[in-house]
Amino acid sequence: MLINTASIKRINKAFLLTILFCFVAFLRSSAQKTDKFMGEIVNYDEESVPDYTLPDVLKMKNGKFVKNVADWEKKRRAEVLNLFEEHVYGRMPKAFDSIRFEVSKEDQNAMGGRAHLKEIAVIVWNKGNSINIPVVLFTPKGKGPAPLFLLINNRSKRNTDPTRERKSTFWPAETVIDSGYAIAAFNINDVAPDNKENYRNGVLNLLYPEQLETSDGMRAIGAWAWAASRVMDYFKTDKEVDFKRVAIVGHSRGGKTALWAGAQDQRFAMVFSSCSGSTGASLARRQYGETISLINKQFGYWFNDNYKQYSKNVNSLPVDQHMLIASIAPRPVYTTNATLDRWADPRGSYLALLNARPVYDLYKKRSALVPDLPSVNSPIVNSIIGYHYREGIHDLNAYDWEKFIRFANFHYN
Ligand code: GTR
Repeated sequence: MLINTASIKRINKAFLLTILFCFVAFLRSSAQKTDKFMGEIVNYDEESVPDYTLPDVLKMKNGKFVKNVADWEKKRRAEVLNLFEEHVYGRMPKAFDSIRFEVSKEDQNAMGGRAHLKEIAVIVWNKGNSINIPVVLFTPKGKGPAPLFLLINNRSKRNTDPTRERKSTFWPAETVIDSGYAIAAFNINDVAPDNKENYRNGVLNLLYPEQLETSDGMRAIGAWAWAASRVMDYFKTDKEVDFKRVAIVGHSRGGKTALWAGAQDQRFAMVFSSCSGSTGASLARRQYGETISLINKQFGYWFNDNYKQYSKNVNSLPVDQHMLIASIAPRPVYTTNATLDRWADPRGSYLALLNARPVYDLYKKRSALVPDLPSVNSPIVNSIIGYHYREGIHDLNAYDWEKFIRFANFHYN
């Protein structure tokens, strides 16, 4: 092919026009006030957020109001968790027959001698069946029991490669180790495969088949949160882990799971939920971005059957997501959003934090939250409730982890 100056000019022009077209398309889509998805209108317009009243987190079933920590801890907290079990995530099984931990691989000199690697099989038995939850764990060397970040990994196992041949900002193990923390992960697909055809082929069919028979039984997110607690059972036995300082971390569907696991299992010292959106950190009643209806259509197998009745009836849901965050109190919680992730409703997620404050206030744990969605890249770190709204896409990245580490440093030091 002969390439002359005229053809180069033509190619350049075509290239520039394509770039311009993409840029205009991008600007249009990020400014668009509505979209269509699965036959429904998706709202991206603040003006179209309906008026709503959130259920009062402090109002007990008997109509009385929580006045102090004792009321909250002895009565209302359990009521709130029970409502989430019944209407959203399903019942959390407490019992199993036995649990065993096997170290399948070990390297005392991982990361060039900076870390101790253990690959652990967490094996849980119930009614004659068992399930194996593989865990990758790095602890920093020579530091004594280390505080830990446990990631609920909803992406490929390449992200949590124990050999460290493949590295990823989704689970930046070296950075975490060099900051004096241990880091661990398990994969959700080992617990309940993340798709509607197969999600039962794991914990649910094997250990808790009866859950599948009831409309309030747990489904995939419940199973993943249950697994996080079993991994926590292992940490209690590991002398290199500071068991009182284990943080649970998750992104998106993993972020929803982190909130549910952290709300229920008070052994988690801290909760990090990245871009968790609908049925995670965002208020359902705002109906901005992904709604209960859309999440049920696309990912109904994450939630119990009762949740389906709120698809067209969000205001009758007896909870909203601020109550889930409040159930983590008085422990520190941190959530994130990204500018290019309107689907997850950044403002709705921030408002959930603001509305969780009454419970933190009972404990006299004041937060440094500002009155409305903070500006972009202005993290609120030195606070019992932390948050950032960063530039970029729906992801868990180096920026997020850097803030998570700062937040943990603030609370632990
Ligand atoms: C989206 C889903 C979100 C979020 C996300 C993810 O498609 O609509 O609720 O969970 O997936 O997990 O990446």
